[in-house]
Amino acid sequence: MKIYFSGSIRGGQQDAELYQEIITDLKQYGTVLTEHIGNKIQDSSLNDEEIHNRDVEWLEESDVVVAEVTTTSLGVGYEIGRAVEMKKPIVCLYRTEFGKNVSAMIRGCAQLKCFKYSTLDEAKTILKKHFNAINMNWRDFSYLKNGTPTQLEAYKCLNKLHIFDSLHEYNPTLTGTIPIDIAIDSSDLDIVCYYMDADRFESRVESLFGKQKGFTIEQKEKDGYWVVVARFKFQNFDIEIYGSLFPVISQNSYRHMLIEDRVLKLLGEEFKQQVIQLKKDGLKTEPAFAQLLQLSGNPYVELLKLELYSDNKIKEMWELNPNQA
Ligand code: 6K6
Repeated sequence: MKIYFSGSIRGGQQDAELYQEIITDLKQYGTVLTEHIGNKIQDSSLNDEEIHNRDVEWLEESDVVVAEVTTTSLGVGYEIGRAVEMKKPIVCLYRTEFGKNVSAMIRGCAQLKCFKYSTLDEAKTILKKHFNAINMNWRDFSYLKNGTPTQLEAYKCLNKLHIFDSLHEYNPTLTGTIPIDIAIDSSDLDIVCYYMDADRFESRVESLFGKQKGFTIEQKEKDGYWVVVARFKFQNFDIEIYGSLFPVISQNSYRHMLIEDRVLKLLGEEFKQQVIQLKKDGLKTEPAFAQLLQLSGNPYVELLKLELYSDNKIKEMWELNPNQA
């Protein structure tokens, strides 16, 4: 992950040491492209135009922008504005102890995540939370605890069933739309697993959940692969446990969720709402993404191809959609 850290230079370098500490902390999450921001000594080997062009290139290249906006700086404001245009995820950190308020153009911009902090430790905690969300460990379903009401309800349901403990040896992983917050009322909880022996997996799932309401289980061929699919109801959820001979990370439903999560983070709230609307209108998730990104062909196959696309290419595809405001 490439991180663009933005902090005041000509706007005033009184926070340079703090920037340095933040940059050091950020390095655990990825490569910080702008390490020099914490440097009090100005590097005069580049002229202003060269500095501008190089920084905008780095901004383009970055996966996330972190800006410390306590000290008012034209350059930082400009970088944030450009990053908003580039649809980058942006975190702004600010302190208010000097009685100065952050510009409404920053605090009021819905695309920015602004956090007030007082101490370096607080800033580190904010960043940790943010980067953990970006570098998601989908195997650990506890992220649902801090999510939307539906995600919290899903967490309680899965916890009560002990699915993840009792199927531990099969690498159970929650996929589908609830983890990425585009669920609608009819969305189910999909748990994908990896088995070595289909019969053994089937009897394990049956012994654990066979008494649940509406329980069914079958072995069948799907898209040329042998799979085991169990379904039942628990609390308000339809649950599907899906086992295959392939490791979870190479299974399509996991790959679809990852690419969908990436696209949602890249394209923001308007895209997300359009996906949800298409799903409410009756489209399945992958066809909804394919329609909005104007992918022709089989949406389940075409969506996987986005794994190889750059962020900019995906943004361009969305910009070409005439339904985009
Ligand atoms: C090197 C080390 C310190 O200063 C330098 C040379 N100047 C700059 N080098 C790199 N980026 C710069 C420089 N001046 C401004 N910027 C960019 O604008 C940085 O990415 C900062 O986030 C932002 C600071 O803007 P001002 O208006 O406060 O200078």
